[in-house]
Amino acid sequence: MQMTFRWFGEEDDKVTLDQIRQIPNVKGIVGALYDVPVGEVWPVEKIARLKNQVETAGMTLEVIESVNIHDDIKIGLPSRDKYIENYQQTIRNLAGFGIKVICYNFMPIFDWVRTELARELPDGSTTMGYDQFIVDGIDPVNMAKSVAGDSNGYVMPGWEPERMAQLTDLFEKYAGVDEQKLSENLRYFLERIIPVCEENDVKMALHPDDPPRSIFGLPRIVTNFADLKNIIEMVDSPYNALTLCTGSLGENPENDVPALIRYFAGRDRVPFAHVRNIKHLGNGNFEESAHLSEMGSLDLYEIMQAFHEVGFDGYVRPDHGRMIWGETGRPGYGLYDRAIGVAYLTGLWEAIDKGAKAAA
Ligand code: DNO
Repeated sequence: MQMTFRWFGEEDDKVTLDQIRQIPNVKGIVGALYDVPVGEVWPVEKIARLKNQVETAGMTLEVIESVNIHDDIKIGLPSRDKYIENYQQTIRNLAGFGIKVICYNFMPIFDWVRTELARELPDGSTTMGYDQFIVDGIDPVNMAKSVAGDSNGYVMPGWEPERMAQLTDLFEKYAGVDEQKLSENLRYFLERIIPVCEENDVKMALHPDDPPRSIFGLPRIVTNFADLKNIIEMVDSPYNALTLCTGSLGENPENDVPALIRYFAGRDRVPFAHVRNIKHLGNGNFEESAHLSEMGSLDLYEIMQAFHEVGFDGYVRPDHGRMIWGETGRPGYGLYDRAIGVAYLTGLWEAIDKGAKAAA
């Protein structure tokens, strides 16, 4: 297991590389370029700059989260071929700088969705929450406004204002895209991308839908065991892989997260994992709890045990911390609670590893 930490770049993150460097066990940064419009080729000069910043701070840059997929690819428009060519070139450019994993998602229009970005918990910390009732009753345009108004001035990935300005138009374009069509469009994309990944030794790691169910009538195809199995079988290559996000998958109480880990990581299809806890609140509602098992609904010990059992040696990062100790910043991505998450996951791993070696 190689511990990493997500960083949004010098211009766009209050957390600094020097701070991240001091979290025990963090060796690598999970980064991205945020100023390249979706669909365009990532320029080598910008990748070089990011890589250099991270290495100067004493860490590695081997995971990119995310190179986003242009909606024309997901919709299946004729213009997709141009965007796929650009994506292939971005893969080559990233490979030139030693990138090993690209995390991406295939959710129509929106990236992850929450209805509250700063819900107060009994201990005075704040966290993100999801209320299905609100999503069912709100128009997506208003949802976009409320996310923008609630994010402390940061642009949430996937909720970029220029895309949100075209929401109505985008919804119209997706009108004919059901789950089968979206799935065919993913296959079309993967068939063209994976050979380039194989040549360049870069793994594509598809992130599950968050939440793992249809919202605003849009199709979702990365939600459970059957979906994940279907995806890895679309193109049977270790380069067609998954980001196993325990929180996103765990938001559906029917998903057995440790079993998913054993199956997919056990088949070498999980180069990257997001490990976090969530608390089920009934009726599809949930909130993001601290990483500690007893604070949420997922058993993080069992999760780490499953990774250990299959000999997992991929990249891991903690995910979505709460805001604690008066910290303000990008929702879900403060320093303190994620650093506590790293310490906890590292402690679990050390105990499991030493226990297993002693028993052998
Ligand atoms: C949320 C993240 C997602 C993730 C994308 C992957 O905090 O886990 O935004 O990066 O879905 O493309």
